[in-house]
Amino acid sequence: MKPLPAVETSPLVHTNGTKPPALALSIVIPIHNEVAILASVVGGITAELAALAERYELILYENGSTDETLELARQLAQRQPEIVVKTSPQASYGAAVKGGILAAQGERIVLFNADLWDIPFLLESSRQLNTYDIVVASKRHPGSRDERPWNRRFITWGFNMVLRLLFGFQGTDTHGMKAFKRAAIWPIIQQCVTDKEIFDTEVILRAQAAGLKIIEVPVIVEETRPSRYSPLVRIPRTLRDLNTLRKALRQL
Ligand SMILES: Nc1nc2c(ncn2[C@@H]2O[C@H](COP(=O)(O)OP(=O)(O)OP(=O)(O)O)[C@@H](O)[C@H]2O)c(=O)[nH]1
Ligand SMILES: [Mg+2]
Repeated sequence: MKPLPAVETSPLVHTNGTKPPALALSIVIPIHNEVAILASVVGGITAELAALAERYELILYENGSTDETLELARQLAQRQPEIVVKTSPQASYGAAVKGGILAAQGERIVLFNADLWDIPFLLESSRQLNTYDIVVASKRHPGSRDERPWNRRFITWGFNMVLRLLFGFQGTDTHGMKAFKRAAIWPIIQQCVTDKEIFDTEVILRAQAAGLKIIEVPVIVEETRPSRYSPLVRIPRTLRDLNTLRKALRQL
């Protein structure tokens, strides 16, 4: 009997040139000088996710810390295989979020802060990502409860008014917890260039301009530690960041 001809196979190529997602879920947390709370945050998240049926990874992206955050993150990763530690030399929130998202293997990517994470949001966003590309936990959603001090709430309100008036923002909040469909967000993330907390805003404004489907969901925000910056530092910094954002988005 003649042998069957060899069947030629070609590798599965994704339209954006990347490998298909290897996991259902990636959680990304940028971390900087978080030695005081990192172990309990990681312990809390992994304990709650132990009940979840799907495989996940928890990416801790550190840069520029002057305390033992990186060493602690590496110790935690040795104990738990789900934890992935990434690092780069310069302190930059934007670089950490960008690097974390681009390193993520999950089909769904959830972005938390060390001092702001919430498993009900993770579960709700998983459902919403069947329909939407991005889920934002908005502090200004009518169903939200923002229990931070009044000056933080006022800055959030003012910041979002500026975004609406000057940048055509159609939502109510760009900071805080978010979830993304990896295939939809990767091309956007690659275009983002800002390096401070304004990075989150750049992502949302670029996603809005690209026509991605975004939904906002309510959230309860309680301050788990006193703010690291006073309004006297935060307000001028936010104004500088808005100017950086204006330049970055000029071509939109
Ligand atoms: N990798 C990295 N992470 C950062 C950097 N700055 C802040 N982060 C992390 O980003 C998240 C939010 O930072 P916060 O310092 O809480 O910023 P914030 O919420 O605007 O300010 P607070 O009112 O002080 O809480 C935390 O997980 C931080 O560890 C940075 O330069 N690099
Ligand atoms: Mg914070």
